[in-house]
Amino acid sequence: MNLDLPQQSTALAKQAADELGAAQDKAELARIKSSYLGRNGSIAALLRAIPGLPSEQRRDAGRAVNEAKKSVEVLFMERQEALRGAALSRASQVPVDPTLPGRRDWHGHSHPVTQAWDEICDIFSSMGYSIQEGPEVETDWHCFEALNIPQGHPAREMQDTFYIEEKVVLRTHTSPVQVRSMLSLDPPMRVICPGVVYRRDNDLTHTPMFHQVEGLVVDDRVTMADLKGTLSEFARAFFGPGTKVRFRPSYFPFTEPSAEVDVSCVFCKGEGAGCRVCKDTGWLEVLGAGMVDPAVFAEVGRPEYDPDKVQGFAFGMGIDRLAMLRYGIGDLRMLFENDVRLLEQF
Ligand code: 2NL
Repeated sequence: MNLDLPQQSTALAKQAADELGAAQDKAELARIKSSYLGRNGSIAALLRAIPGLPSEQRRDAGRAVNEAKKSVEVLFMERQEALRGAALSRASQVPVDPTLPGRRDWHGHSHPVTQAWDEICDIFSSMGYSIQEGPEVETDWHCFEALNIPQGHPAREMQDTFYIEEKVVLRTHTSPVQVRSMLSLDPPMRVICPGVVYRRDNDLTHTPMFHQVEGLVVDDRVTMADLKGTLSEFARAFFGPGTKVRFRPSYFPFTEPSAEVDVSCVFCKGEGAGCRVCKDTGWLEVLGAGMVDPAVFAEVGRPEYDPDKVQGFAFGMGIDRLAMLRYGIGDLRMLFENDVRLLEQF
């Protein structure tokens, strides 16, 4: 080393200023910084030389090296700021293409069961039905007795019904809402009653809570032909205009005669052979229905519903099953697991 420490310090600070000024990115800046200010950098080397100087030179040498160190630190910060500012202004100059499509917001939607519920209600509303809802906790009378299901009838056995008290139950169907409608509305009346119902059942095809829609029409002259026309119209509105409908004789305690209603399979279009969904039959059972049993009108007990003066038809269907058929969902439990990977598809 030929130069003295103050001169070396000044030269080093100038060299650092040139290098920092030429640096084009953060990585380069960091490398230069550590080559001067790092533990093995050139400033540290100068500091280490101080103790070896003659004592009268140490004070000036120390001051000179420290000044050089400060000046490199300041230059580093300034260059860092300058590079950051340049990057920001480059980003703000990226041209905007106004013809690009906008980004869509993510938004939720109603559950497939709710969609089916709404659609069923819409179809019957358009036929002049009013929508009625009622309590989920019901009396034994509204849920069973009024519907011609007497004590001891298999439909109210302990294994099917959740009991709250001896005469208070979780409704096992939405029929009590129609009973309440007959108590509050005069004929002619047309009501549709969607709701949650409960049964002590839990396996591959049953959940303890599920959804039903029932309908009731009462007038002084209502026939099985009205029932057939109404339900055929509904099936075609819900499943599509090409849907075929058939009625098979059946039994319910609250209707006579009673029928089960099938629609042509929505998957194989009624082909049948080889179809897993309709088990080769070409038909899917989707509804139960019938003419209101006069015993139900008698139990309601209002003169407006005198069984000798009025007639009615009623029907019921499971919303969950209709949603599964409509949207091609193969497993009932998927409807109630609320897995967003399923829900996002509708
Ligand atoms: C089914 C069958 C049905 C009814 C429900 C009803 C209600 C009153 C009077 C007479 Cl107040 N009937 N409801 C009638 C026939 C069938 O449901 O398979 N439901 C899922």
